[in-house]
Amino acid sequence: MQLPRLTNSIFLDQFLFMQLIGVFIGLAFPHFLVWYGFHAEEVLTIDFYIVSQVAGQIVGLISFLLISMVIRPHLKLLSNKMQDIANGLQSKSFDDHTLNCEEGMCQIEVSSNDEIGVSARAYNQLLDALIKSHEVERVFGRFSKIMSENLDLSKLADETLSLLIQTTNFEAGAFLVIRQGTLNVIASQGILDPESLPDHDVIEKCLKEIKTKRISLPDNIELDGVLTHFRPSEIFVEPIEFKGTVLGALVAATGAYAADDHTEQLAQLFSRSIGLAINNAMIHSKFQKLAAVDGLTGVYNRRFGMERLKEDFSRAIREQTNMTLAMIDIDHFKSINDNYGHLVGDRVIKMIAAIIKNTVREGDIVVRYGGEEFLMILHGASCQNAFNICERIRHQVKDTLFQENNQVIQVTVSVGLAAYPEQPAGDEMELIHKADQALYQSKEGGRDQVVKFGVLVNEVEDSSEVLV
Ligand code: GH3
Ligand code: MG
Repeated sequence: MQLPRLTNSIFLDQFLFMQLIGVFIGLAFPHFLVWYGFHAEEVLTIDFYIVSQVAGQIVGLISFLLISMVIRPHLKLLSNKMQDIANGLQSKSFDDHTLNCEEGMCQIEVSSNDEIGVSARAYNQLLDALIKSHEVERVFGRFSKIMSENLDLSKLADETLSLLIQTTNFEAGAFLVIRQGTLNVIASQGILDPESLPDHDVIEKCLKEIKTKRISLPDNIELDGVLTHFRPSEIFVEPIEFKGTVLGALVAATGAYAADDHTEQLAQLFSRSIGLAINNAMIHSKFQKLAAVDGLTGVYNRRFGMERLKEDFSRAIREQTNMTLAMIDIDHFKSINDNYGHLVGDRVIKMIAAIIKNTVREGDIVVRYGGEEFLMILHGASCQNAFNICERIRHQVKDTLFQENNQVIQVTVSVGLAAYPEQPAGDEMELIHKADQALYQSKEGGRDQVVKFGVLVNEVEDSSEVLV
């Protein structure tokens, strides 16, 4: 049964109803006494009515006060806590609340089994769910930032992995990506032998079936292989897809504790969302490569090469390290074009580029500087080191016979060298200019030779060194 509402305060309604009951008791009490055996002339008097009325009002008031003291504090606590959370959400300062709430400070003690107890329990559960979803939202916000800020694939994977390990109970993980048909590890943390991951059956199966694989490793089972630096309790393998194409997989292992809901949820969220970012990073690196590389020879183009040279030369000055530039030009190339045609000329350029690329060390830069002219940037190489490398190239070019329609074409190259800091140079253009001058001398001196800037012609017996 529900009584009608009198005001907009439930407690005031309660008070008014109590007072009504008081009035009713005050009126009924003298009659009750008559029925009980008292003389009517003693109790049905104005004075006795007044006394009964006052007593009824006092009983009503005391009942109201008791209800207020027993029930109201609990409701007040509940409403205050709820108001706090609502204010926090509204003023976007829920983070401050969650900090306190994580330590249980926002929870309400459940002290009864009635509706108030049920409300308190429900409030605690709602708060828990709110904190968890807020935490996921917060981590996902950081993850989205990483995805939108990183076009570099390994940086993207590294930062995502760190975030996953920081915010879940995963303690190790790796990202694997399929590039040119091969599965490669692009980031790993805490994995013992990441390079062996692509050969793992479970990962292969996960990529084939495009399905999450979850392996539980209870303490009592013996492990025949060691994946992580610690004993994992669970291993997740999540496929990474973009528009129905499998791009790779996320492997993650929990430590002593199995994955909780939060960990599971984030692993799924990350692997589902990172597909787009990985795809973008892969396209970006492809375009970057295309923009930096010469289409015919596969070595760097002049625009990229000059930018690289500027950076590398500044570093060489800063760190006072050796850097030698070699300018390589094909001899009498015009006549190859004239005699055999441009297509054959192109093939010759391509083959010489391949010889140069195969001779230099990893980290050295080969640039197609002009049509049939190459620039090599040799890091850490003294002029003599560079001279030896260029001599090898020169000999190899001379010894490689290009075949065209039963005709054998012999090609030679001339090389000019300028080494820093042996040759002082204020900027990279000055060093290029010196290498160019040495090349010019090499041509003047009869071609098919390597010339160091600043060395007399025929100064050294066997090699054709020239003073510029
Ligand atoms: P030198 O020994 O003095 O270097 O003589 P050269 O004939 O090599 O020099 P020159 O600068 O007179 O000629 C270079 C020629 O290279 C002219 C140009 O048509 C040709 N060439 C430039 N780029 C390309 C290219 O991409 N493909 C082909 N086939 N020929 C090119
Ligand atoms: Mg030439």
